Amino acid sequence: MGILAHVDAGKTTLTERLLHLAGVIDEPGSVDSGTTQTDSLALERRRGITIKSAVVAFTLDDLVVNVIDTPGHPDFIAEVERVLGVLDGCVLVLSAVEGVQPQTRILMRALQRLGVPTLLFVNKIDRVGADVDAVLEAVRTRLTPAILPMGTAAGLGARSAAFTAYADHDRAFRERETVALAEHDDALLEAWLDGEDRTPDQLMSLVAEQTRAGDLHPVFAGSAATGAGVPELVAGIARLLPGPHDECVGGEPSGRVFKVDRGAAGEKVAYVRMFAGTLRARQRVELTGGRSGKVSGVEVFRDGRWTRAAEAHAGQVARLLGLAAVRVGDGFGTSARAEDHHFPPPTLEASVEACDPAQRPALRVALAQLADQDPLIAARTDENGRPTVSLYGRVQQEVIASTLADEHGIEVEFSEASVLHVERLRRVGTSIERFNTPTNPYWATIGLRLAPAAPGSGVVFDLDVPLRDLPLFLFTSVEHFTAVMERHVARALSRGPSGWEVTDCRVTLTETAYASWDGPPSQRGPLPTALDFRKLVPVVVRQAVADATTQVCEPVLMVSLEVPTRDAPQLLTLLGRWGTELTGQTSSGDLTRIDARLLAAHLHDLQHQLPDLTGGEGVLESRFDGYQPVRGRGPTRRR
Ligand SMILES: Nc1nc2c(ncn2[C@@H]2O[C@H](COP(=O)(O)OP(=O)(O)OP(=O)(O)O)[C@@H](O)[C@H]2O)c(=O)[nH]1
Ligand SMILES: [Mg+2]
Repeated sequence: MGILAHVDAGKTTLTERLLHLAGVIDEPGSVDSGTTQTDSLALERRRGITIKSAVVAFTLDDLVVNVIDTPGHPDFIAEVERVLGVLDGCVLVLSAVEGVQPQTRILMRALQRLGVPTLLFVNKIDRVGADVDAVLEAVRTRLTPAILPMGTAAGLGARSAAFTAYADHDRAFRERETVALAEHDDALLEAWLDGEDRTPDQLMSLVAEQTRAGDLHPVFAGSAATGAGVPELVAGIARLLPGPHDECVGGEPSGRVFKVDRGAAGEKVAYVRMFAGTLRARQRVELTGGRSGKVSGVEVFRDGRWTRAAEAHAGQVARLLGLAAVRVGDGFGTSARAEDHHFPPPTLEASVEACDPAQRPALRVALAQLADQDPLIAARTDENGRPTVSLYGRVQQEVIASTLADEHGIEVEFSEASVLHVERLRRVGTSIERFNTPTNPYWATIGLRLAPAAPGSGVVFDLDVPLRDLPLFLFTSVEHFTAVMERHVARALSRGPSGWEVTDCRVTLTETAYASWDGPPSQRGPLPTALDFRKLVPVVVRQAVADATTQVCEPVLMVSLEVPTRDAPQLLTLLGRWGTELTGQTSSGDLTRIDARLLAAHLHDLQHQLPDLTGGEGVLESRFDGYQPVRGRGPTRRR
């Protein structure tokens, strides 16, 4: 189960309450004094925000609930992304004071798209200004109308604020249940109109059914700080979210790694959600992208801590030790394919310098480690040997700097961040290098066709060659060969002619061959090695990209601004100066809403100027909307 919310809504505090209620901890810790279970990093405790997702577990009758506490700050959205794919259910937390916030909407959209069963929890009813009815109204209009309040909150704004769940037999509640359910259940609606009554139990199982299908969202309210409403939420989790799975414990183990950590000795620790089969220590796993490793130990969360276990089986969350090559997002078994992205990629890039030049090599090693835990950081080295990282924003940059200082003893400075562009192919490009020809020093043949693909589709790799041509004596299977080739191709595409990543293309292997005993004679011996393929792929990719030629594209955001109507003209002037495309403008009362497609390059400036232009009242919400071609040649990547 995931706990998701806008920053500061109370996810970590709620997680503590859940653990306390289940008897896992004697006293709930506090974010403000840095004593919670899930904000365990020194930096999280110092800043009072969650940076990494963290897993704890408690038992509800005979059900083990693994809880993943996630960060709410938008700079760490990648952490949430990894978690989404492993959830059976979710609690989306809102603040009873702040209500629906920008990140709440972004998260809810992703949860709905994926059909994750989601309960809502309106937190902080003890805070001054709490208004549960207003929040419910905002949820209906701005998140989803498919909600069912499960009780009422009283005494709002005081420590004694309380939540009372409606009794199942409450006549008015049953009517509201029926109305909410009828939205997706015509039979129920007809029966109700015919005056046929369902029993409270029947209605509640229909609510559970629709919740599990992601069609209905029961809403609870309370206070993670005082514990009000939390027992009712727990009862809702047990009753309404999916229960134990009939997942097949036999069969090939399959799972997904949603977090990578470092143990005390610097060794990698992979957090995995098992979907099928059983994984034991000393078992080998083939990971995404052709990497593999041997599990040296398995741990599960039991009685408040990670404990050695003999195995991890379908349905469980476990920590796997010994996988040196593992990267967050990896899968194995039937989950081996790379995950789809639910949130936008980072749009900024900055180079990093060690303040002490003697630490440059250490910095490169440290960044590579960080990139294994978060591939979106995409640490790379530019031509001058200076490392660069991709970024979501300032807070993430500060966190990387603190992590390098605290955990690796390296003080760093960042260059001014610049906008990350991409390159797209203008047309189909092909290239082929055959072995034993003057231009090809490697003992292999590779032909590739690169074709432009739909925006947002990323890089897709496929084979169009007879299986007998594949060098299967070098690779364990066709899948292994494909995964390794895919990785070489992806690496080669990470820098196009202008230096940016080439994306949205379909890469097809059109020809491959290797010398065999009866092949042509060679000075280097008759058989290729994996190295021949690794070296040759980038050469052929580069030629095919040059044949296709590329177009530099820049990131664009859909922004919604809510500003006092008197300030709207000034804002429109500013947006106009940047050539921003307006997509909508509506006024209601003294508030005006402006929707526009903004070049990501202007976001920082807009965020900076908005408070001044609107007397601090303007609200900005932005969402990645893909890349668009830059007029002219476009910038080349800073080297
Ligand atoms: N009054 C009151 N304060 C709360 C409640 N829940 C959380 N807080 C406070 O709100 C602040 C944020 O709480 P967290 O639990 O860290 O929120 P979070 O959602 O985990 O925050 P991030 O992980 O950084 O996104 C802290 O100061 C908490 O003490 C509540 O129910 N009532
Ligand atoms: Mg938190």
